[in-house]
Amino acid sequence: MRIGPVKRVKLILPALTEATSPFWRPIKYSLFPPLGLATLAAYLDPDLEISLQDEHVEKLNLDDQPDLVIIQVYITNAYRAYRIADHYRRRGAYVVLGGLHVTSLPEEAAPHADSIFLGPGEHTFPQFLQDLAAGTPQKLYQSPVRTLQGLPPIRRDLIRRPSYLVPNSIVVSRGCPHHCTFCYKDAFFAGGRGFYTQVVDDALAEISRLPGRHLYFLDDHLFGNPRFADALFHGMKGMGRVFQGAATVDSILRDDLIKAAAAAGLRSLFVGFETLSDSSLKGAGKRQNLGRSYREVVRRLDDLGIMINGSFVFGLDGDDGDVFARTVDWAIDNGITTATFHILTPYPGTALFAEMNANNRIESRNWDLYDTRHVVYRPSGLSPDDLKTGYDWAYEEFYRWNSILRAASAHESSKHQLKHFCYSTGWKKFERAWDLVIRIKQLSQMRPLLEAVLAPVNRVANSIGPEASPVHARPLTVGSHMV
Ligand code: B12
Ligand code: SF4
Repeated sequence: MRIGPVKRVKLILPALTEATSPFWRPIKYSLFPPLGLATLAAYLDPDLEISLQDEHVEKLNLDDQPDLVIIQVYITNAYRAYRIADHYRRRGAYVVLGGLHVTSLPEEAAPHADSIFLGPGEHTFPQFLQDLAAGTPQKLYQSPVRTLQGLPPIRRDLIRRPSYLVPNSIVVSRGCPHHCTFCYKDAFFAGGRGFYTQVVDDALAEISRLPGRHLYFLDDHLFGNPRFADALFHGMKGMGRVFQGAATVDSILRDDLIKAAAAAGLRSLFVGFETLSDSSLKGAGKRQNLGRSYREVVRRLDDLGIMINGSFVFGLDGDDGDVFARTVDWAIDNGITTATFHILTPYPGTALFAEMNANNRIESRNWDLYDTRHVVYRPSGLSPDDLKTGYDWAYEEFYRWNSILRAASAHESSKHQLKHFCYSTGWKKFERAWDLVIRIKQLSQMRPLLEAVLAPVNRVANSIGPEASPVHARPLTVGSHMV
C-alpha cells in the first residue's frame, strides 16, 4: 500500500462477466456510461491526471502507474475487479473498492483493497480524500450521511460519449421507498436513509446541462416521492426533452403524476410487474403491487402513448410449470412493448438471500452466475432445469415475429401499433447490425437516426405535452432494473 502525494487517479468499471461471454449482446453493455464513477470523480481535484475506463466499451490499459485506483464492483464483475485491484496494489497504487457487491460482502472485498466503501459514496469518498491527503486513510468507510444536496457537477467530461447509445443517463434520487425481499436496496442503504432525492432545482440544472433531447432516468423509482416528481416534471415541461424511466405499478394508478410525466416528455416506462400471482407478490414483499389492476396500468400508459418495458421474475415460491406461458401470454395480449424476464436471484445481503441461506436453498456461490439468467438456488415448485428452460422459452416466445405482431396489434391506434413493432424489432431482431455499428465505432451516429425513425406519440401525449414533434425516446430494455 502506498500513501503519498496523489498525482494520477484511475477510475475503473470492470466488465461484467456476461459481457465477455460469446452470448454477449454488446449493445446492452454500450447503453449507459459509468455514472457512479463520474459522480465520484467530481470530488477529485480537477488538476490531477484523471482517467476513467469502462471495460464494456474499451480495452483496459493495465500497464500504467496510477497513484490511486478507484474500482466499482457489481456482483458479476467482482472476480475481475479483485484481479485488477490485486494487480494495481502489486504496482504500488492505493486501491479502493466500493459499490453494491462490496457493500453486500465487505469481508470478501477487503483483502483486495486498501480501503473499502459501503453504501453510497457522496459523503464517504470526499472524507476519504481528506484522510488520504492527511496520511490517515481508514480501512473501511460506511456511509452515515445520506444527502444529494450541494453535489459537485458530475464529471461527464471524463465519459467517452460516442461509445454509448444513451450517454444522457441521469439519477435524481437514490434508492426506493419500498422493500421487496429480492431487491438490493435495503442492503445497500442499510444504516441510513433508503430513499432520498435531489433538490428539484439542482436536478433541473443537471438536466439542462445535458446536450441533445433524450434522457434516461436510472432512478429505481422516479415517482417514489410524488411531490418531488411532480415539481420535476413541471420544471421539465417546455424543455423539449424526451425521456425514459422506471416506476412502480401503484404509482402509475395513484394520481395524475403519470400525466405530468407524459407532458414533460416521458415516452417509455420500466414497470416492475414481476408476477401475476398475488401469493408470489406477498412472498416477495411486493405489497405495492397487491390488488392493483395490471390491465389498468397498461391502459393508462397506452392512453398517454407511453411504451411499457415490463419486468417479470420466474422462480418465485408458488411458481409452477405454467408460469412461463401464463406470463408471456399476458404480456403479449396486453401489448407490452419490451419485456425483461429474470430468473429469481438471491443477491447476498438481501432478505431473500438470508431466508434461502437459512433453509439451505443456495446451490451456488459462484457470483459470475448471479446475472438473473442462471438458477443459483433450489426453486420450490419447479426443477432448476425446468426453470432455466422456461425462462429461455419465455424470451424466445415473446420476441417471435408472430408475438411481436400480436402484441403490437393490442393497441388501439395504428400509430401506436407501428411504433410498438418498430421498437420491439429494432431492439431485438437486429443484433448483428448493432454489433457491427459498435465494432465500427459509429454508435453515436445511431442516436439521431434512432430518434428520427421513432413513430409519433399518440394523440393524448401530443395534446398535453410540449412534444408535438415526431421525435421520441426508445424503449430500450435496461435489462437490469428491479430484478
Ligand atoms: C445502469 C444499470 C445497469 C447497466 C450497467 C452499466 C453501467 N455503466 O453502470 C447494465 C445495463 C449493463 C446493467 C446490467 C445489469 N444489471 Co443493472 N443497473 C443499472 C442501474 C439502473 C443504474 C446504475 C447507476 O448508474 N446508478 C447511479 C449511480 C450514481 O450509482 P452507483 O453506480 O450505485 O454508484 C454509487 C455507489 O454505488 C457508490 N460506488 C460505486 N462504486 C464505488 C466505488 C468506490 C471506491 C466508492 C467510494 C463508491 C462507489 O458511489 C456511487 C455514488 O453514490 C441500477 C439501478 C440503480 N438505480 O442504481 C441497476 C442495478 C445495478 N442492476 C442490477 C442488475 C440485477 C443487473 C443485471 C443482473 C440485470 C440483468 N438480468 O441483466 C445486469 C448485470 C449486472 C450484474 N451482473 O451485476 C441490480 C443490481 C443487483 C446487484 N446486487 O448487483 C440494480 C441495483 C437494479 C436493481 N434495482 O435491482 N445494469
Ligand atoms: S424491486 Fe423496485 S420497487 Fe422493490 S424495493 Fe427494489 S427498486 Fe423498489
